[in-house]
Amino acid sequence: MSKLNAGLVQTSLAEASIARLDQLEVFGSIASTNTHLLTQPAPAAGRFRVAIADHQTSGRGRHNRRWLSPPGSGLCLSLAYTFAAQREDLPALTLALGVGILGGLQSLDVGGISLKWPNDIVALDGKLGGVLTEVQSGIGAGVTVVTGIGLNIDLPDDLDFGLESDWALRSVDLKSIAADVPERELIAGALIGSMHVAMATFDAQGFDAFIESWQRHDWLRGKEITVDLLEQRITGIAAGVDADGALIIDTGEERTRVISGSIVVANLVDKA
Ligand code: BT5
Repeated sequence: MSKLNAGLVQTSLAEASIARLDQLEVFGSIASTNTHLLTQPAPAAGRFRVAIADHQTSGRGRHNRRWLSPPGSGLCLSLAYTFAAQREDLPALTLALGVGILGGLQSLDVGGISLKWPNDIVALDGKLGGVLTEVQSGIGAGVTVVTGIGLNIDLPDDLDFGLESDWALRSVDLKSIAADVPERELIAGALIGSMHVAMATFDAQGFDAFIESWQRHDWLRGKEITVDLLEQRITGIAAGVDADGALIIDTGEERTRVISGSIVVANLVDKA
């Protein structure tokens, strides 16, 4: 199933998506859908464009890690959206898009999904997908952001993440959690709709509109965690997220905030 049917993706789109969509590109293979959109013309404010691929040859995660997507194993989807004005709250955008992606999957009757701070889509205590948000351009009044989701649908058993894995548990695919896996084109249509609406909602209302839903699906909440920062290691109980998307850790002595590290500025060293 390594080919995606562009016509079927198009017909699965909601009217509201079509009205604001500048361009939809569907690839069999590409280096990276995020990288591709970062080189394309930015959409006008409030509009968006999408690139989808069956698989990527240089799929990227955060901090120059790899996203693996062998042919036919999943969906790689990126959406570029332009905000009319520069904004300070972009670190929370990845969290908001996580809520949107979860909603898109729920609309297809895929349940049992939660969110792991800052960018993992989780099912059966494993990584079902990952989100990568990058700033395309921040010159002038507006700012264009590219957010990509890699979603596992039917992974081969022998996928080797090598030593770089930060995910102590495992990878999970949709096939393992849903009795009937929808056509990938329908999944793409649902995700385009829900991610676009999440972008537009974030544009109008910021993370406020998402925080309650994020807290309800917070996979880390109540778990003991350790976070390695540059000069410090913090261990404590994950206690949800703050109004700006920062992770709160209850160390027993204090509540410490860890700033969302999900924004990678293209061609610059990650500031997280
Ligand atoms: C992510 O990074 O999880 C973000 C992944 C974003 C992928 C999408 S696909 C469309 C768009 N185009 C791109 O080039 N990227 C985006 P991070 O949290 O840094 O996690 C990366 C880590 O996840 C790797 O180091 C591996 O350990 C693990 N990993 C890689 N491929 C995986 C997979 N298919 N399933 C589960 N885990 C995976």
